[in-house]
Amino acid sequence: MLGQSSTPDYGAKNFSDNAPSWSTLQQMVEARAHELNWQQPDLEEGPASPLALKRTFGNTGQPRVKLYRDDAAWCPYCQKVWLQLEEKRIPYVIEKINMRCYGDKPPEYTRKVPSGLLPAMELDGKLYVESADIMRLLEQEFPENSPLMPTPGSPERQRADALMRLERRLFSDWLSWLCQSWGHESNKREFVATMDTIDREMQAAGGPFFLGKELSLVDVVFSPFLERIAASIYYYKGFVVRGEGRWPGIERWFEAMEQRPAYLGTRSDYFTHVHDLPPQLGGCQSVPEADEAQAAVDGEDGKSWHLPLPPLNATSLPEPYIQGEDPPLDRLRAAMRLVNNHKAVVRFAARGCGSPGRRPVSAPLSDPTAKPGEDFLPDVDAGLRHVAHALLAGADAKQQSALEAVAVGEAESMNGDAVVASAMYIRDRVGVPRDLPLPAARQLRAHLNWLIDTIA
Ligand SMILES: N[C@@H](CCC(=O)N[C@@H](CS)C(=O)NCC(=O)O)C(=O)O
Repeated sequence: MLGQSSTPDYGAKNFSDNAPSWSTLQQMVEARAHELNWQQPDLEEGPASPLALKRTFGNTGQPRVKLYRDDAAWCPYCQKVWLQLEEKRIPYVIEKINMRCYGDKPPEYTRKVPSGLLPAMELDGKLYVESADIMRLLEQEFPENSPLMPTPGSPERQRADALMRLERRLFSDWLSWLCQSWGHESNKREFVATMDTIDREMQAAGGPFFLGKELSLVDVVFSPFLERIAASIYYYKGFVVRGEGRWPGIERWFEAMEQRPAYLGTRSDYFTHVHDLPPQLGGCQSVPEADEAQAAVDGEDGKSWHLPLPPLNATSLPEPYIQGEDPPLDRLRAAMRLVNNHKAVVRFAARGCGSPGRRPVSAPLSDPTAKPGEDFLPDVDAGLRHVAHALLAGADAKQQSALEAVAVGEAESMNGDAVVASAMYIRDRVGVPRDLPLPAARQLRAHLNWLIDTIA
């Protein structure tokens, strides 16, 4: 399902452009936001958001810190620093830089950081790289902002340092199992033994965090990798890390992390991770036992990305999510993203009926050199207006009303095949958290599928 679709034979299926205009949809968004009493969060002072470019936490003056992080929010090392800044509420500005698998880096960045690696940080104008060094420096320079490491020399500090080493062991055991094409059983045993140790450590401290009741830098350092482990080991090995009670200490830790707005703002979803890891790692190895998990995570099981969506909660598969969902609000958030950015979104989606990139990049979710199908832009525009309308008015209501239906009617007939290809293209590229949080992303994917199924 991923990757550039082959050029279809357009013209077979048609549908009507009888969806409301973007300006009417904008009014519907405002009315719905009012009805649901929803206000745009404050990007500078409110909860962490991948859209923010400056975080003040209510402080005045120019922030001392500038964070360079990847613009797709894929990089685990960036996520650690991002989360630390958020948890400590250190004011900072953000510059987003693409990862190499998205194409060449801006020369201004490689002049500053010749390796091109992310993250990087400027503190009072001086550049630092290497996430571990950056995190250490932030603890030193901002001791008054809720210290996240125990005092040097204390027994707690020794334990924290030992846990940091355990994190690197987990990282290595995870990568061996995920990426090697040999030693499936022995790699699995090593990985499970390390996870057992981590679970015991979490329980020993009383939880829910590694050092006990309070979050520390150990949790911040583990979180990007435990998050990626839960997604990738399920998808590539069919092995359920979360939601089955195998590791109660780790489960409780995930639940505690998912109560924290700072973590929720940086948290991705299984689908995004399982497709962002291979270009970063040079590939992941699937086993046949994972087929069912893969279909569910990719929305190809006919359920997980189709209306009516199954409930999203602490035990739901394929993806447990402790925060659960608020479907009316999630649909509004998805509609809002679509309506507010419709010009760019239509052109982006129309790559699905355009031509593949001149120079493909290594991430299938990204082909920045692909060209949109210019001839079909009005058709794609109409299709996405139907999707926004379904998110706002309800797909069922829309389906039942002859006037609002997507089916061919009196209104101008549009090219259905081009729109289906574009809807599939964008459906597979909705990134969490970059574009939307998980519950809203799921709604958008399912409503794009509703359009696809209605036209097809
Ligand atoms: N040891 C470095 C590792 C950083 C790293 O490997 N970053 C990757 C992204 S996860 C990167 O920037 N790769 C180059 C690229 O893909 O653009 C750190 O902890 O900061």
